[in-house]
Amino acid sequence: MSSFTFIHAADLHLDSPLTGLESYPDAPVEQLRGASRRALDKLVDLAISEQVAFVLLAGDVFDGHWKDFNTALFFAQRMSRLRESGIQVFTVTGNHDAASTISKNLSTPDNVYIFSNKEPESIHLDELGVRISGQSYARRDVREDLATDYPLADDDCFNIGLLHTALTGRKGHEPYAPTSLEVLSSKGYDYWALGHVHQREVVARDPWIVFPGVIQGRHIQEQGPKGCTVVNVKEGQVEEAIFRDLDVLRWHFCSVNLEGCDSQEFVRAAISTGLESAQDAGDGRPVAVRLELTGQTSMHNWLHDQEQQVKEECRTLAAGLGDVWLEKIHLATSPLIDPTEDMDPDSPLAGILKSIEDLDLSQSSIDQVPELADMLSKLPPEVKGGPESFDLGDSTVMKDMQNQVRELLFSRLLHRGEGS
Ligand SMILES: [Mn+2]
Repeated sequence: MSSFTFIHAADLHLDSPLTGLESYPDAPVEQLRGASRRALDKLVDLAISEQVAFVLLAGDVFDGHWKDFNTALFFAQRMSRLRESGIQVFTVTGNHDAASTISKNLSTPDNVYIFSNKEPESIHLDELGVRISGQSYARRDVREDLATDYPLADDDCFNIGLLHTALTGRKGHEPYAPTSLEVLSSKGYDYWALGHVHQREVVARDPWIVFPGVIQGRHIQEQGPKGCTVVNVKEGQVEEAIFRDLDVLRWHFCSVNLEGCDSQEFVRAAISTGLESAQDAGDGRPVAVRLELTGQTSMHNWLHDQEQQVKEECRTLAAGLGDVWLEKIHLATSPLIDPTEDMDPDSPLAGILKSIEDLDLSQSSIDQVPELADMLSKLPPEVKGGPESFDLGDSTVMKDMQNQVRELLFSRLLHRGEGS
């Protein structure tokens, strides 16, 4: 049995835009526009420097039908670089680059093999003793379990299965080509190279079942380091599957607790510390930060009443650090003293607040507003999942919205911060 190294990547979504920083006056436009391409460049560089035997791309190389041939041309050129180094590429298409979605023909160098979308195929790499089995998507919404028809392992080989799938379902991802660990395990393969789920996940180690995640985060819901998996095989066994980052711009969620901060200076200092740690998380890259301010603080009213000024100051603090951009600032603090404590329960304001508190935000009451369900059903899965979920069945999301309404009303009705 031979020893070799390969790279497993997926969901390149080449040339798909990065979203969330467009409205920024000094947004790093060039960095945003070219990020997915530069991440692919890093993947190619890594494959060459590590002298890998082959590269696996488990679907959604493209984000959809490309506007012109530039995207395809870029991909073909980078694959040629791998060809010059004798590196083969095996790929299946996913829902975003299914045959029905990409109408133009993709011509690639002869080191790139795209698996059939009609049935599972197997390719033998005789010199390595490797067999790779895969099937592409013929259309976007593949609802059947493609893995079922994959062939059983060839006992004389190191067996790899290449598949774009949501497995048993993952939040924020359409349940395409659903399958189970039982089905995958039953094939007797050594490594399942999956794609579709944008968050990296080592699902199992016996056999290895891996989602490498996207190679470049495209919005705050794809935060943290992004990249590929480098798999070392020693004498026919997976020795290790190592994450290697490839992203050129990083998204970071930064929560700052303002508890105990009782002056503007302390608030600024706490935010500065948070932003510095966000910058560190970028590890030398530009960082797009979602800043959340939490905690019970005497500065709660000031923060809410002076929201615009506070946000401008946060942006200024971020700009002062260099390549740090605030994607969004979320005020989620609470006051030290409950303003309703001394309130006359018969006053109009108390009445309004009570009706906000009494709002029935359960799933069943939401279901009674059919327009809402209709609107929500049209949202893309990327919006429905992740940290800024629009999942109205999620009680924490609803509670947060309720608090925002309450704070907004307080601020407006009590004219807090007036005259400043
Ligand atoms: Mn996909």
